Amino acid sequence: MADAFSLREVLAAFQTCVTERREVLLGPYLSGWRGLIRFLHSLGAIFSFISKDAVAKVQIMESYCDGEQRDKYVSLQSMVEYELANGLVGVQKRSGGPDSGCRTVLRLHRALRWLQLFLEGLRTGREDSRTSVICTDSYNASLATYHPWVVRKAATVAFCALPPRNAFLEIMNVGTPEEAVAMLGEALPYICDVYGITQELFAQHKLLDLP
Ligand code: 1Q0
Repeated sequence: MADAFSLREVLAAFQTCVTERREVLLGPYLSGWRGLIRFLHSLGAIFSFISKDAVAKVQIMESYCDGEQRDKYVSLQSMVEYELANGLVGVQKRSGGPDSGCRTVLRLHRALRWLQLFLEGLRTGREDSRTSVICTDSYNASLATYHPWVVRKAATVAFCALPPRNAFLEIMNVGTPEEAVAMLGEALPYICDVYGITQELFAQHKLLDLP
């Protein structure tokens, strides 16, 4: 299938995100997210409230990346510098103005932590472990902190619809479950790297609690 999801593409995107100067490029970062969202779509309508939000956030970022100031949105570093220098980042509560790139990326960044934990859980889980449990544990240890009760509830219900671990590994389209596990072992350091650099950048500029 021409546009079947493959973990390989997502991996490649996150792999090309980080430059020699340890900058995170927005182009591949967003294409990694588009790949993940495509995968989420293939899991069924029960996940659509999640993918809708993720799509909206990726679209906000795409409009910055294609907009008049596109040269400021090449990397996370240039974005942070530009938005802070121009007072575009609202640090009080949301003002009703356009969402900044910084607050939007922060939401994706927090979700990347979930992804990291989830993929690590899948990789190291036993063959008969339940994807829904791995997913719920990863969520509770990361993203859940930032979500109100209703969202947490809806997310937890949706996770129950996830296929068993081996079936899940198969729909990643990388080959057998063993091959998928090997691929995850290769992919995770890149995702961790992107996460770590972003976390440090946002911490440095006190952007980790943006409303
Ligand atoms: C495999 C199951 C997927 C489970 C996804 C876990 C995340 C649950 C998140 C639930 C969020 C729901 C809706 C809205 C939330 C927003 O309020 C919140 C904050 O934004 P704001 O503007 O209100 O301040 N938004 C977020 O926290 C962003 C959430 C983005 C979630 C993106 C998830 C993309 C998932 C992709 C599937 C990956 C499957 C992994 C296997 C592939 C192997 C590479």
